[in-house]
Amino acid sequence: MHNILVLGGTIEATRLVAELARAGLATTLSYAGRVERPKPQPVPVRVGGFGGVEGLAAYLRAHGVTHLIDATHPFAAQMSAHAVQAAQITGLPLLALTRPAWTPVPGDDWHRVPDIPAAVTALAGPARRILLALGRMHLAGFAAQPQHHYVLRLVDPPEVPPPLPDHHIILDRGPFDAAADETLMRAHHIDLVVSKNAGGSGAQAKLVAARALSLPVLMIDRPALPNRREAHEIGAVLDWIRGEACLGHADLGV
Ligand code: 3Y8
Ligand code: NAP
Repeated sequence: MHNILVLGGTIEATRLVAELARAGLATTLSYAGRVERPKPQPVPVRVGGFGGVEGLAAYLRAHGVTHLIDATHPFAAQMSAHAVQAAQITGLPLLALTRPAWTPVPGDDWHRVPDIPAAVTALAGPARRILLALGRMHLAGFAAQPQHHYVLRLVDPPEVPPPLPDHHIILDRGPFDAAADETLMRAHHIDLVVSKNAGGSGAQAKLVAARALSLPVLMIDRPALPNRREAHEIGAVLDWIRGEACLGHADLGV
């Protein structure tokens, strides 16, 4: 019997578990518990951290997991590192379902920075009107550049007011729509968009809107991720699961 654990939190994870459920493959989707109401899913969901690498390895053993799929966000670097280590400890097969980084196209005006602290540094200078579409977890650093007007797009209301004297909060969750993002940028007279290089389709709307409005984008490169087997397509994940069955990792019957 197979028993697949998908580390989720992305639109690709949602699409993958729908396919796994359709294929009748026993699957659990895991969320960190970062938002109040994670999206409902067609498979059992577990919410919350595992308690580090050892906690994840213990979970994998205790639940008889046969395949570990890391479909977390490219910026969820710690979870991805833990998945690699726990797979080594338990000897379980691991595959990462990830999306290629975005690359600029004609009409884009990107200024790339290596990480979030570098993005903060890059905002030195006169006041601007900035769409800070990075979520809630990394807002504090931008207090170093209080001169700007920040439009913050968050999934849930922040527990404490962000440490930014001049900000406007928009509560919304993706996937987002380019036309709606363009309307938002016009309404707020945005003159700079700050974005993580998330890749994929769910967060791309703001880039399309910035291009249409000829706005500059401060693009934050992804953190380094450990070496692991990767796939960009759901079909490749299903092939991998079948292949692992042939290798005797599990009797998949698929
Ligand atoms: C909890 C689970 C699905 C998944 C949808 C994707 C697309 C829409 C776009 C902007 C960018 C941002 C943020 C974003 C997007 C998808 C995907 C994606 C970016 C949910 C979700 C969870 C989270 C966590 C949340 C973070 C935050 C990041 C908002 C569900 C809705 C900015 C990333 O308030 C908080 O603490 C939010 C934290 C991690 C990044 C941050 O640092 O704050 N995602 N987002 C997951 C968990 O608990 O394990 O309910 O769906 C999922 C999605 N958000 O199935 O359709 O696949 O990327 N998520 C970024 O890209 O920069 C918003 O506003 O333009
Ligand atoms: P992270 O910094 O890499 O991980 C920090 C800790 O959170 C992990 O060590 C683990 O705790 C727990 N964790 C993370 N993802 C988990 C999951 N899917 N299931 C169970 N525990 C998880 O992770 P993050 O960047 O905070 O991301 C958290 C979640 O939001 C992930 O599902 C990710 O896919 C999603 N997300 C993140 C971003 C982003 O910009 N970072 C964007 C979109 C979606 P323990 O050590 O206790 O096991």
